[in-house]
Amino acid sequence: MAVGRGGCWPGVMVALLLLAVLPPAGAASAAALPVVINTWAFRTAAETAWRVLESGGSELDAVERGCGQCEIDQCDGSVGYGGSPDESGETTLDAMIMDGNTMEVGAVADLRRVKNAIGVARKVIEYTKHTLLVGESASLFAVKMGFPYEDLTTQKSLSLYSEWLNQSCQPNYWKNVVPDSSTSCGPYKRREEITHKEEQTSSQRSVRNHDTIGMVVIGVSGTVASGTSTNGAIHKIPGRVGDSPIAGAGSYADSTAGGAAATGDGDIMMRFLPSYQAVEYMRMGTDPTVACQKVISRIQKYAPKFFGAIICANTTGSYGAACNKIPGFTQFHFMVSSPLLGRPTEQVVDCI
Ligand code: SD4
Repeated sequence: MAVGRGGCWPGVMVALLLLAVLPPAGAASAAALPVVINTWAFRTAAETAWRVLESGGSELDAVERGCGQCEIDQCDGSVGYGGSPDESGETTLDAMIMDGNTMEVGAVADLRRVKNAIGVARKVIEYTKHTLLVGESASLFAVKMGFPYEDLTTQKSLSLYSEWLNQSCQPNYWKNVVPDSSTSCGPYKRREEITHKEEQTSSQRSVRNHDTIGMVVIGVSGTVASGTSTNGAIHKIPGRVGDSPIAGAGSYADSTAGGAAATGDGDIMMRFLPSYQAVEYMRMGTDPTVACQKVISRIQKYAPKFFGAIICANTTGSYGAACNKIPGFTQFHFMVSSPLLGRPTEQVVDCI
């Protein structure tokens, strides 16, 4: 009897174990932990995060170092210093990091003259009881934490700024002002009558001027961490903060469900808390790809031409992504690292 049980159980156990780790039929991804997933084909960021995990670092360390790598590389010009000058020519940064075990969030917005925005965001968790610090005061905090205070302007950001001035400050984010913001530079004054037309064109907010890094890391034990870093929207009105540093919008992590991170037109996307919503769908058992798609379709109902994408991963290591199909943006590229893939691998999804 004992011998028979001993001979039979390992086989049953292996079968049960396999059933537990294999994705359901039709799932877009095979499950395995740990997993690192990040927006866009930002390979060095993915490799850095993966190396941190391999060398025994925590999930939060992986998110911080991975997104931090993009800040150093100035990924696509839309993360880190020297990109997306605002209306006064300055580059300002938004970032957040979230611990899915404790639900703590550290974030900075409109951060000026400090390069390592996600590093400062991590310090908000570690050294304050706050969640979000903004503007020059966030910079003062960063300096207290030992970060260098330096100019974020580069030749590249200066020339983007002067090109924009030369083309009558087009595009910009003003409406209902005089002089007419669709043809002239400011300074603007408010117009008495307000028109409520949402002047959203997919060309103004295109794939080229929005490329946040968003990352979700899920460790072997299912611990989830997430983060983002961006220099936001090019030619933004000074003081504008996007979705990236907002918990539940830019990213969200919950070790009892999963993690998600968004990229795209933050002015629209932050109204829907898409990362929070995706995690809640996954908590209810929705496959990550479907969770991502449901979030995108909800935004589509109100803003059919919005530019945006989202990545989702659950605590079993299943993952997916979705994006809104608009002219010039029909596929979304993202990076995934997991034991099954062997190394950080670029993946692509068709937009819906
Ligand atoms: C923002 N969502 O500030 C950011 C920009 C972005 O892909 O995601 N780019 O609106």
